[in-house]
Amino acid sequence: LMTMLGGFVLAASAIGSAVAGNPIIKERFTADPATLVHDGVVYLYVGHDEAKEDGDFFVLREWSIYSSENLKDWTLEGAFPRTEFEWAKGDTAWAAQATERDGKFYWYVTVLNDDPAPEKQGFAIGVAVSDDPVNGWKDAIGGPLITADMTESPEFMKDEPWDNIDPTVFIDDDGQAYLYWGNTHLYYARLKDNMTELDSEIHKVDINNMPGTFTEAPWLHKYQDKYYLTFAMNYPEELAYAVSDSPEGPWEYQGLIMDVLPDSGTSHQAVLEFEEQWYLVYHTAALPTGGNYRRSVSIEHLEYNEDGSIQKITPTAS
Ligand code: FUB
Repeated sequence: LMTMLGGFVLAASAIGSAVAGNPIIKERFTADPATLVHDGVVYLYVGHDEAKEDGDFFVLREWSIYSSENLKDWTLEGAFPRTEFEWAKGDTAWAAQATERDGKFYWYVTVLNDDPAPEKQGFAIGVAVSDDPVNGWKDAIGGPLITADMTESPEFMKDEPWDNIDPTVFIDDDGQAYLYWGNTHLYYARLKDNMTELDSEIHKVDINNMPGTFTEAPWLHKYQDKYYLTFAMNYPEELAYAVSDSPEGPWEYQGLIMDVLPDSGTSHQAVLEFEEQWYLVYHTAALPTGGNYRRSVSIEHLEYNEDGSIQKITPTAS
């Protein structure tokens, strides 16, 4: 038994063992994970997928916040409703990411804008602020940070622009903050130190030598002085990454992190460093009755090769 057990452990670690039984959240459908480490605790911010089993689109009324100290046991800490953004409408609590700066927390969110001006309609990015990673979140500016008129919607999105979704926020070691976001087009801008105003024009980003189409879900992180941009490519989505020497690019495509998943269409990832290990957090359709609009968050070890490239990940189940 020991030999067999030893053999199993060795084999499992060689392919990147599961961190905990995936999906890690089983009590409800959850999507678009974003993580934040604060005081030794991992906070997991997700959209709460509430579409019915035969639903044909996303129904996300709120974001949920979970916490864990070991990546195995997750506690539901609270919820944050889309209605906090009074200038938005619908069940559109789409992808979001929170960060910490100078003792305050900032949460960048995707919601559908309710502005009567036709040029501002479509998806928009808002920001909430709090003194705490779980409680007390409030709309920070009482209006959107990014609206449709500030970017160039792809032709097929002109009626209902979706290009301003999926914000990722990154604060570099020199204190400069950046916001990347997008669907079909990838954009970025610098943020002021107050984290609630842009500090540059909006730049459109090309990923050099990408063999597919940028879809959505950008996520920025840094590893050994290099900047990594992970994102969803093509549809159904593959997870891919690019690398740069600067958070402002140019970005060179590097390869795939994960192949297309069964049934979920999307797989929106976050990259987490916790206690000197790296993880990929993403969503699948793996829970019973799951699907495109009923997703579930999972987590895997993420390993780098010596040259800094990321090893491709095979999703694990519980
Ligand atoms: O959850 C709604 C949308 O689906 C997100 O904003 C995208 O990233 C995709 O996962």
